Amino acid sequence: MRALVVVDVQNDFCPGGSLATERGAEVAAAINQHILDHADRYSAIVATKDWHIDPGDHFSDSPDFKDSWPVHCKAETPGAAFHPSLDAGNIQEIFLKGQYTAAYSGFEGAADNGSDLASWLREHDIDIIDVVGIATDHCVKATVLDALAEGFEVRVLTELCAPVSEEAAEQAFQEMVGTGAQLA
Ligand code: VGL
Ligand code: ZN
Repeated sequence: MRALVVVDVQNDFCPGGSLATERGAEVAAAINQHILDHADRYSAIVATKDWHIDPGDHFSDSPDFKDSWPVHCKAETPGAAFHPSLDAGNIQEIFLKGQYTAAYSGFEGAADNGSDLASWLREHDIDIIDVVGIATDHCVKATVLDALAEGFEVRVLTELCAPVSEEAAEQAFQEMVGTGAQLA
């Protein structure tokens, strides 16, 4: 059975946010439309959130935009909320990650009841996932690579992903495919 995994579609990663991607808002709206159009494809729809409390050197006053970043997605703040175009009512479970350390992969996240993403998906008999979200070259990539390592079949819906850097996103897609993901 197939699940949709929506990665980090949060205000701070969208225009107006502290770590904005150019296409974040349009991708948020497109993902929401995809859910409305194709809910029947999925036996589960879940999301991850970057959810920082004190993530150490993941935050920096002089970020390199590779390993360190401006302050973003602080827990409980508007910047950490889903972009308003994404209707959270259609999302069955949310996996929070990055509280006290950098965590790019959704598979480092946990739901309210403590379940991690891989266990949750297996408990729901999911063997295939479609991955969408932000940022292609960071959290989407890390989530896809971990999903493959966990033994899931993975398809990345490229039009529903937004990058920090378009160039890095091309490399990221190549790496995902080289590791066994399908692009659609
Ligand atoms: C992300 C940079 C820092 C992401 C998270 O969601 O891709 N990028 N923290
Ligand atoms: Zn972060």
